[in-house]
Amino acid sequence: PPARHWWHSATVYQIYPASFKDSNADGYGDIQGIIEKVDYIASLGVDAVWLSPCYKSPYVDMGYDISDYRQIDQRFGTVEDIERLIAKLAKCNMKLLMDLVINHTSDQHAWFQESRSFVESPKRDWYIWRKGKNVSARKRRFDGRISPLIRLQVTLSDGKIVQKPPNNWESQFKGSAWQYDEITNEWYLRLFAKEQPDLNWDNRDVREAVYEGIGGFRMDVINIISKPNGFPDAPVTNSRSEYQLVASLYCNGPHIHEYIREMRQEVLDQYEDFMTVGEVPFTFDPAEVRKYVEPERKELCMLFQFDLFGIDRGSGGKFTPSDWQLKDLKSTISKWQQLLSFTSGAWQTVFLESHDAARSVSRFGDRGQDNRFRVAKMLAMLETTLAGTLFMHQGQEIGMANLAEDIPIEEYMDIETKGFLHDLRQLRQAAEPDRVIELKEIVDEVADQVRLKARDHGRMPMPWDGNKPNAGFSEARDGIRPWTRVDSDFDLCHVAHQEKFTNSVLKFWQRMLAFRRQHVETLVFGDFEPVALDNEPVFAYHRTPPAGSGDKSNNILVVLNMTSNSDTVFRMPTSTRGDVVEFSMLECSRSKNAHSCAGQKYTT
Ligand code: TEU
Repeated sequence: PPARHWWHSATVYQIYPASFKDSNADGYGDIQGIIEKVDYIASLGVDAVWLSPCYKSPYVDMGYDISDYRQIDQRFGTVEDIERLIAKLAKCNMKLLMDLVINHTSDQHAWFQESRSFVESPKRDWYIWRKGKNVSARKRRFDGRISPLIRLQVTLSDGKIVQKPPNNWESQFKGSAWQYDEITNEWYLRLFAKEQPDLNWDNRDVREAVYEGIGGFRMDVINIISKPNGFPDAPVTNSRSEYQLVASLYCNGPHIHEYIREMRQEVLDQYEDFMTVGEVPFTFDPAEVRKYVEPERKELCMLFQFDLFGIDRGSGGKFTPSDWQLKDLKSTISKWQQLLSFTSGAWQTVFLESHDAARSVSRFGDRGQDNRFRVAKMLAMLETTLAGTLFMHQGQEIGMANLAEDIPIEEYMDIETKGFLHDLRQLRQAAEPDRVIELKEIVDEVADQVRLKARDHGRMPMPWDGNKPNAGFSEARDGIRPWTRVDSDFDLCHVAHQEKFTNSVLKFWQRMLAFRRQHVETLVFGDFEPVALDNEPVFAYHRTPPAGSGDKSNNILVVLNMTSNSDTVFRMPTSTRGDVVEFSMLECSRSKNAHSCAGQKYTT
């Protein structure tokens, strides 16, 4: 069997620094605030903290646009603060994972400033520069007819030449994935915001420069660093838009595995027991996924792949509806649990939330208050009984839900949400040039999807104490306000309350994480088998220790009621029935509203 490492059985707690705890009343969370909460984090029973970026940044994409990898942004503190945080975490037996954003930098990074300054610049080739496509007069008229506004956005006229971007790729935040730069009359690639130019990983100097600074481990969009040769146009899938979001074209590119292995050999292997988790959007092919994580290939420890995460993503993109069913959720989870496991030699992660998504109780639950905390517990039981390294996102442990439904969409702040609304409005305006399309019209149409899925929901400040101003997140006053709205439901859901209340979601997570540790062979390393998949409202599965484990008899049957109906019946199939040595209802054992339970220690 492959070697075991600390990270296999780890639970990682994600902190979004801006929204965790503000220690100096400036409205932003900071490192010192995290230090103050280390005991709380330790009380959850987690093994590591993943910190979203807190490096120097103009903050166009909340720190995922880095202008200096060697400095901590002053809104968060200093490098010394990070060292203090590491020391404090270590005292509590926890490690720190940093976010590594190396597909792109900020446009304010010195490398890009140099790169953009002139065509012969030694750093020119560090980014991806191309000439625009010239557009003939005839084509121009045609473009003008279909979309006057889009034309303004993508074609530039210096009097004579009108250009279009080098290809038709769409940015993940909408608009063209190429940005025209007047200084040299060329375009640079930027798969996210225009302030996030993509680095050219084909350039050996770029790779050297990146390797020099690495200390950390969650690798942002790592599967897109190797770009396809020739930058071909994407097939047109959305005929209403000039640009096409066909991420599969630039995911898992020609040199991707070579660059990852190189980074591993030249840097990561110098550190003992180094943990890496690569974020790989739009990568669903099991064979492709396995390539990154099979230990003998010496690439990454594990991945964030988004098959389950994207279950509610419609065919027209994230903000279009999908009619997913419980059976899809069950089969997606079962599929990956069986494909990637300790026994199968390739490791995986378990996660339902991050700063890039809405809250799981709202996405997977019924969005009402009645069942909210039960859904949160049911999902906690689901996650803590699956194989893989478990990641939880700040606030998940208290059942934080999406922003209240009455908050106007116009107040949402995230760059992805805003880009989506802006783009939709432009498209609509282009289709109806004779009247002015107001933002409100667009908003009314998509409000439900935005309320359900926007990244804003995962970025709300932590409600530490509902009886304090700003829910205890920040003591900002005298006209200074938290950087983003503190949700209005913090009186229903805050840490101080849940710490006192034995049946709270927080206590439930603590118990489940302890249970997971106690049964680590079975729950973390063990095999997974779904049971009675045809029982629609119930998700039941069998966990058994891996072959060769000394803990052979510790089989666990997990039964989750995925409906709000407490009369749901689950009959154990004869094939799995055994002597139930101990059967514990971990949830509300005295209440007839018991929603989920895990039976343990039965022998078959
Ligand atoms: O996210 C990568 C990514 O693919 C996202 O654009 C994702 O598609 C979107 O958030 C889904 O709603 C990473 C970071 O996690 C994200 O916060 C950054 O904005 C992005 O990279 C650019 O660095």
